[in-house]
This record gives sequence, C-alpha cells and structure tokens, in this order.
Amino acid sequence: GTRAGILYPQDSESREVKSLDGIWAFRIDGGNGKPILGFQEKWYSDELRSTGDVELMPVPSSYNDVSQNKDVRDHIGWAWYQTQFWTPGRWQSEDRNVFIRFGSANYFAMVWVNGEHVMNHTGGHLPFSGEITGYLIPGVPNLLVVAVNNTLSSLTIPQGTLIVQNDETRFPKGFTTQEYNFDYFHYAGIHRPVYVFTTPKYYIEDITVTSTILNNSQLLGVVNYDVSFGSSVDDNNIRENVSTECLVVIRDAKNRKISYGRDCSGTLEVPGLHLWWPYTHQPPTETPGYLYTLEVHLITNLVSVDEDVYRLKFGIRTIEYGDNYFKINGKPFYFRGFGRHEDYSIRGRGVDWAMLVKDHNLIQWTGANSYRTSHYPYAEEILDLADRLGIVIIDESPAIGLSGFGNQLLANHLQVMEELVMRDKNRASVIMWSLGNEPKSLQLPATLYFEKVIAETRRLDPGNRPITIVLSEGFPADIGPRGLDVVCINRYFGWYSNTGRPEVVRLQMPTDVKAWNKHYKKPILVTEYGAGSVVGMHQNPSFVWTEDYQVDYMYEHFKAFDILRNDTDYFIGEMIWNFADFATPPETFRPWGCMKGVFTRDRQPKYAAHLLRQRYWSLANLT
Ligand code: GCB
Repeated sequence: GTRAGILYPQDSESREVKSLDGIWAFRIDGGNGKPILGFQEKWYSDELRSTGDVELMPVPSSYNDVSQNKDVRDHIGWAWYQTQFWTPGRWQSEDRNVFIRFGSANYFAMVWVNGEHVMNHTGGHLPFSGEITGYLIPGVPNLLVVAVNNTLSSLTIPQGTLIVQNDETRFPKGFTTQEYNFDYFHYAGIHRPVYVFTTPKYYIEDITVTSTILNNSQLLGVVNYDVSFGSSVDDNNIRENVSTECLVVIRDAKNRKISYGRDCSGTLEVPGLHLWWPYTHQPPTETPGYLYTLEVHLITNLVSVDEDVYRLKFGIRTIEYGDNYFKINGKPFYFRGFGRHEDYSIRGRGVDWAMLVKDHNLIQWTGANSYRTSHYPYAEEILDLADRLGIVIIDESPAIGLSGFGNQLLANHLQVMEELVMRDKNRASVIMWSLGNEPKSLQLPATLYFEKVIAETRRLDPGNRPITIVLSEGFPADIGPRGLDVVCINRYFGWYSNTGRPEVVRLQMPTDVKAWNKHYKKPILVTEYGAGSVVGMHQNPSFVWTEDYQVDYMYEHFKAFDILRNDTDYFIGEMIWNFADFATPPETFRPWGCMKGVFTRDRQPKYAAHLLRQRYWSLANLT
C-alpha cells in the first residue's frame, strides 16, 4: 500500500480522478469444499470470462443479494472481480503518478493491474491504495482484477469461526458455515467507490488539522496544520535536493480567503470565526456544520516547478470532557441519537448515494443530533455528510464482541485503530472513538489489552478525542477496561430480560447506570436499548414484537432517562437501537432480520419513529 491514498481522491488543478464504479465481471471461487482455482489458473492475468462463466456485479455493492445464485449469497472464501479502464495519454506525457484506491473491500483483498500484483489489504471497512504508474500500458485498456475473501478467524477484527462438516451421512460434501459473534449479516465484496487518481511526482501525502479557540472569545480560531509530502522518485539524492514550499490558504464557506501562510507546518488565525455546531445545538445566528477549506499548494522545484493542490474541508469546534460533563463548543451536549448499520436491500453494505442522503434527511427529521457508526467505520461519503450537516459521530472500530485478547489480535486491533484515526482525524463530526462494541470484558486479559489500545489511540489522535468502549457485561469492581473517558453501555431491560415487562425499565435502568458510574466515575451514555417490532403488527395491551410494544418500551425508557437526567450530572445521552431494520444471518429468534428499527429497512417510519421524533425535538427545544 501507499500513503498517497490517506486523503480522499479529489480533482484539482494538479490532480485527476477517474471513477471505476460500474458493472464488473464476477465469479466466486471454491466454497463448500470445492477446489480454489483462481490462483493456480491465474485469473488475475486475463479477463475473467476467459476462464469460465462470469456474473455481472455492481461496484460498489455487496455481492450477496445481487446474484440469483444462492451459493453467491452464502459464499465463504474467495470471490473475483474484474474490470478494464483506459488512462488518458496525457498522464504519461505529463509524467503523473497514478494510484488506485478502494474505499473498502470486505474482508481481505488482493489487487492486480495488468497481471501485476499491486497490493493486499486486511480489514473490511477502511480504505487502501497503491501506486500503479509502472503497471499501466499505453494504448490498451488496463486489466484490473480484485480477489476478495470474507473468511474470518479468531485473529481477524471482527472475529469468526469456520466450521467444516465431515460427516457425509449428515451433510453434503464440504459443507461449510461461518459463525461470528455479531448479529448482522456478514456482507462481502467491494463496498465502496474505486478510484484511479493522479498526482504530480511530488505530492501532498497527508494533511493534519487541529484547532483551538483563543481566549474563549469564540471569535478567533487558531488552526494548526501539518502537510506531509510523498514522492515516487526512488533516488534518495534527488529526493533530498528538491526544494519544497507550501502555500496554505484558509477559505470560508463562501470561498473567501480568510488567512494564509507559507510554511508546510504552522498556525493560522481565523478571525470572525464560525464554529462547527452540532445540528440543533447552534446559537440562533449560526448554522450547524460550518466548514472551512484548507487549500494546500505544495510547490517543488527540481528540474522545473511543479505544484500539487489539495483542498481539505474542516470544521472548528471544541470538545471538553471530564468526570461528569461532555461539552461541545463550551455547551453541555446531550446525545440524542441512533445506533445504525450500513445496510440496504439488494446492495447490502454498498455505498448508495440516494440511501445515504435519505438516511440523513430522516435523522434530521427525527431531531436527532448524533449516531454511532455501529459496528465498524462507515464510508467516507457518509461521514462527509455528517461533517456538512453537523451530525455528531461516535466513530467505532470493527472490533465487535472480541474475546481471547492475545497478542496477535492486539496487533491487528492497533493496526485498525491506526488506519481509522489516520482516515478520520480531521473530521469535526467525529467527537469520540469507540474501540469496540461489547467485548467479553470480563475475561481477565481484557483489562491490559484495552489499556494498550486506549494508550495507542490516544497517541495517534492529534485531536485529543475522548475514548470509549461500548460495554455490556457486568462490572465486578476491578475487571474490565479502565482508562475510558466516557462509558457507553448497551442495555435491554424489558427485552432480553423480563421480556414483555417494560414496567421494570424505569427502575432497572437508573439503578444500573448509577452502579456503572459508581465504578467508573465517568460520563455515561446508553448507546443501545431497543425492542423489535414487525411493521404493521399490533396488539393492545401491547405484546412483544408488535409496534405497540416497541412504543411502550420506548416510553418507559424515556421515563428512565428523564430520571437520570434529573438525578445525576453525568448522564449524557441516549441512542436507540436501531435506526432501521437490518439483515441478520439465518436465525430462529429473529424473524428475517433485526427488527429493532424505528424505520423499516426501506426507510419508512414505524409508529416508533413518530414517538422518537416527539422526544428528540422536545429535548432539542430544551437546549
Ligand atoms: C446488541 C448488539 C447489537 C445487536 C443488538 C440486538 O447488544 O450490540 O449489534 O443488534 O444487541 O438486537 O440483539
């Protein structure tokens, strides 16, 4: 891989971006004991149709629900994708670097261009990129092949177990299943956009922006930036002799020049500051989600002058947190939000522009101000929208339900945290890191393990964001992760326990939250509570799985949260599980999917959505 792809591909006067999204050729390989042929037969070196039948496959999309072949939906193992693309002749004549970048592919990916191996990537929800300048062939379409493998193990993040049945009197030959510690369908494939992009020989590799507000006047912003550059020039002598210079300009939302500097690393002032405000949290004269642009020019002079230009959008806001408060821009912030999934019919976890705008329209319609990227990092296209609209994000790693806590798992977890923080470090919307959801935190090695992940994440983040882990186990005093800034808990009183008896909630929730606080002495946020409902199913008095029960259950939670808001100073928010119904693996205790959505899977409101909307807007009007 290369670090050129840390920054999202962007057109500018020095860069060109070409989207490779569209319909690619596709074939699964092996599975259920069938031999894996792709590597032996070199499927990466020719068009896929030259080695057998192909299916049409959209990119980006999960492959599972697109095909009419059940084996594709249930596939475990390698799947091959192939497409072709042209590059303009001027890319050669102008001596551009050419990179390829994937927003994500789940879980393990290998990439070849014109038969040459470009890179591998491990991990399903973060971008990866590689330089392909030397592999392009002028005058012919370039062959791109990607092999994706969705097999999880005890060392992958998240973890999974492959089970192969050998008793041929009871199972078809090679019968294989994959079990995992989470309830969402393990969608696979190339889930996010694929771009080819160019840069000059010396290019802007990464930009880090942090900011503060001077004198608390809220009028003068102080922006610290750091530009790092990369180059594809191999010769060290040449590299060391090149002279580089930066010109950095801050522009406001109307593209007016506010400030500029001549260093590649420095501090700039922003007078007349517009803060990045969360949605519904802004003073009357401000708009939520205000974004500035840091326009970076990297000028290098070797044989001739070359210039690379990149424009990074960023917001200026503060986060303050302590044992009993969480503030954004100096104002106490109460989370009214959702747990969510990247989950849609047909395209699974594939980025879909219409769905992502619709989701944010619905989030705003409910009066919510936040969500958690449960249970993995979401697409950059989604977070761009959150930045722009002022939606507050708890940015979660894909570490769900972890157990074991050995050294190799730790190394993999640290790798994921590094990629995640690198990707999202500049985002105003991201106000907290979640290291994972519901780890088996009572297992003894968990404490030490998480202390290391916490320390490393703190070291990596230039933005000093608070760190949480979403917990769900009990809390015998000295076990479980320590050192968290905020404690998030998932609680299902009246659903998984005392099923059908929501009247326990207003007692059990406050009692439980107070006990957590007594142990951790940190702000507490309930990141999950929720009841399943089958849309259109009713019974009065309410009964489990009806919309009526979901509403009664929510009403009791609102009571409980109001008690906590009254009695304590550390209770900082509520996030309902889930924004929308989503796909699960085949199960007997869930009717087709996880039905805890307040919206259906196709984003129509249940009865619950209207009740939640009343709650969230009335809380919004209190602040
Ligand atoms: C949880 C998990 C979430 C599940 C939910 C449920 O605690 O964090 O991923 O979907 O419970 O519905 O069981």
